Amino acid sequence: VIPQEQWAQVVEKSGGLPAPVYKKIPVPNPDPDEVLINIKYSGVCHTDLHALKGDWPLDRKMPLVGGHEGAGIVVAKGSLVTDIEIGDHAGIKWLNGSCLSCAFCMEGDEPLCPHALLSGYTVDGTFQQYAIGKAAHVARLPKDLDLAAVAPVLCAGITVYKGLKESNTRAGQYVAIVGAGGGLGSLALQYAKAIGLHTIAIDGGAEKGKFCKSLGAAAYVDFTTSKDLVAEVKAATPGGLGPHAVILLAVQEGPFQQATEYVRSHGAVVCIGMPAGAYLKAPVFDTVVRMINIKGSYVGNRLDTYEAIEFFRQGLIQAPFKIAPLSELPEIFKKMDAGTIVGRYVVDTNM
Ligand code: 8ID
Ligand code: ZN
Repeated sequence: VIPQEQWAQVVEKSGGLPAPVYKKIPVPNPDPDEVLINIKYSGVCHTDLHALKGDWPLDRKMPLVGGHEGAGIVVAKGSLVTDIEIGDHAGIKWLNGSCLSCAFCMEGDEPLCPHALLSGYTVDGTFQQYAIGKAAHVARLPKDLDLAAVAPVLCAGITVYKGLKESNTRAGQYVAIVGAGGGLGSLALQYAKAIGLHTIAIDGGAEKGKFCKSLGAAAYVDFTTSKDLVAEVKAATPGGLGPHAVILLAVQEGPFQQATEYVRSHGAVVCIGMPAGAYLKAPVFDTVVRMINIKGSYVGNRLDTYEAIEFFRQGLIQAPFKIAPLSELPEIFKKMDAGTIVGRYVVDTNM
């Protein structure tokens, strides 16, 4: 039986760092093209902190239930939904829905759809026990997957997997992961390893260094202590030529400016992290004569979702995570704001 009320973390006001309020709200009803998922676990992404602060130039709904890495069980579905059943396991990701008929959707660029619905941003997300997803977009989760462990794959995993694809690197090459000790970073290290790439992890502090090495990083460069980060990153690659790609996951502008200095000629700088108000700046001369490719990468489409989950199902993605009660979400945001989280937090919606 589906209850009428449920526990949720609700953002009630804009600006600053207002804590979400843990309270009971009604369980929503799915529209004809939607499913209702009993969310068991939800990962906590730095994007949720941006949503809380309201520091991006993109409007969000208010009041808002955040969260977009929710894994659970389908408990109700609309009349048009024929390809997913009650009892199936499914995940809600950042891209909650898209029109499926615009030029971008037709090309498989669903995240670029002008009518995209964003979980935990323009529609309520997964920091609640029951959440709605458009059936076409919910991630299909094989029943043997651990719902807590797969939750971070639903944003962090899909996003870094897509970013690595966009980098056009191949097995045997080197990739620098900036922000490697964080949520996206820990999954990026694992996906890169699974693809056969060598990784240079960049982050701050000894604890994150140990963590990155344990996830397979070939080298660790500590941005808080390094005297010459550019030289250190290049020295970690064969011939000192620099990594074939840089995956930028940090929530600071500085490393975005720095990446073009150490990326290998003809390499790619892939921007994924979204520090508020930040700009990219690169010397035109170097960009031209070193043929540097600077690009953005934004979550992933339905195929990227399937593929990212398939890597996980095969046991190739084993980034450690910590479980905390949904009621303690405000404390997780405080730690995230301070940059002290190693890896990912996953909240249990039953606590
Ligand atoms: O589709 C997308 N493009 C997408 C999807 C999901 C998330 C983008 N994001 C964005 C988030 O909105 C956020 O801006 O990616 C960014 C990182 O998300 P996250 O991994 O969830 O954040 P985190 O766990 O806090 O990790 C950030 C790491 O960056 C390190 C921190 O120490 C932390 O480990 N870091 C920072 I802040 N400054 C750094 C620097 N100068 C740095 N690492 C290296 N050099
Ligand atoms: Zn996210």
